[in-house]
Amino acid sequence: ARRFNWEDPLLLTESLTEEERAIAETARDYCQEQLLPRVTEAYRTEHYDTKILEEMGELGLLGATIKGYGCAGVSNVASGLITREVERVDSGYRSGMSVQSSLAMGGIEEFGTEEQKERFLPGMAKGKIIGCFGLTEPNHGSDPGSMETVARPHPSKEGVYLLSGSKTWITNSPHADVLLVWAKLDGVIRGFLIERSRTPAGTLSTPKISNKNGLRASTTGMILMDNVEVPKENMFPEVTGLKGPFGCLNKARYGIAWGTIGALEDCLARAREYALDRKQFKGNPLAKYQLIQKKLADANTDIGYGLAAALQVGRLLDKDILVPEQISMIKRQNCDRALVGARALQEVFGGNAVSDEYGIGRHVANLFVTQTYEGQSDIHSLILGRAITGVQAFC
Ligand code: TGC
Ligand code: FAD
Repeated sequence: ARRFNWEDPLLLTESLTEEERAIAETARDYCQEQLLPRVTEAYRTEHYDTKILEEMGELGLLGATIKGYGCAGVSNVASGLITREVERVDSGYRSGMSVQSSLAMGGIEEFGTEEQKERFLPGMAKGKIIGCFGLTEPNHGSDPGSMETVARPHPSKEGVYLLSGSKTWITNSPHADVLLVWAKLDGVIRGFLIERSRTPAGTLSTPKISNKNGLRASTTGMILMDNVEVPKENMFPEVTGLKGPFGCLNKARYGIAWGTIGALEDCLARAREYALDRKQFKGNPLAKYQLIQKKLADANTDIGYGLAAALQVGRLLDKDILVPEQISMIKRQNCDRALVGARALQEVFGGNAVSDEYGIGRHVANLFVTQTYEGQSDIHSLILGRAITGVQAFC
């Protein structure tokens, strides 16, 4: 007889191809065997081991949807499944991967010249060249169109631009070899690939932001530019305006929608096990109590719905019939529900939730960040509200 499977409540697996299942299994084995044992210490010490990107590169997990250039060329659904497995361990590990894959490699693939693609993508696919994505500035986060970073032609060197300004809260920036930075040239936003090894001393610095209270297993930093020289061949040739950075963000936001549900799945598995083991009042396990069961049922329902919606959007992406508001819908909903669910499940652990050995507090702190970056949830509400009403509410 068929029975309900809380680990796959709406039978997502049934809707996947053989190849997608195999990719998810490879990613899951790697994440559980190689990432999970490292994460508690990495989170305590705020250390991101950049070898992780090389390991992921070996398995073909970086820039996985890109065809050619040493990338795997898998479906968007398969890439979502990879993201889910990485974030089941930790959102910070997913962040390091997303920035490399969706934002930096994805940007080069979508907007770069053939020469830029050949120069950067194969090394990035192997995790040997690390990328980052600089859009947010100290004074402009939700409103990147007001950015102050500028590019101007070098006064004496033909074909060279000078970039000045500062970016903040940039994942991977302290480690990055190639920094995709958005800056205004004659008032118009353009994308530039800064190569650290080619910048004159004293013009570029990327200090790490320490003492974060979330996403501690990933590295976040600034990008400080004081007349950084960038040759013209490192500028994206055609894309202008916000559709450049937002074009990159579409895929990354889609990945977060899968990933945050992976984190919630880990919270549920941990809370269920704890509730079955822990006894209170006449030797009964916590799992026997109705209020505890409701918390588990709520989270399990959000997991089922969240995965079904992410799968649907992934299929639309694979058919190339998607509009960005559909990504805003799942990014907002899955981030919000994962955060609410993780916070409720944290209560199941009582005082033990405060110990990092139980893993739940780490997910709760991380999920606040996932709800904030790549468009805070309220910003996605406004994107959806604009699409529903035709009226702009941002300003
Ligand atoms: P708006 O008028 O809406 O649009 C300006 C131009 O951009 C186009 N566009 C898009 N194109 C492609 N995909 C999308 N999703 C697009 N959204 C907009 C639009 O068609 C227009 O094109 P054109 O040709 O007419 O110029 O611009 P706005 O300034 O009113 O935007 C408002 C708003 C709120 C939508 C936008 O600014 C926004 O989304 N803000 C959120 C900022 C954000 O998401 N930042 C992310 C920084 S990166 C990051 O957080 C990485 S964390 C990674 C990790 O560690 O995992
Ligand atoms: P603000 O824009 O100041 O917003 C503050 C609050 O006001 C939010 O709740 C917001 O929803 C609300 N708000 C703003 N405007 C409106 C409005 N019109 N109506 C209603 N409410 C509004 N950025 C990058 O470019 N690259 C990265 O790699 C990157 N990585 C990050 C990693 C971490 C760990 C963190 C924390 C952030 C990262 N970010 C990155 C930045 C992130 O995208 C921004 O923090 C985010 O876009 C929000 O911008 P802000 O922090 O300036 O908040």
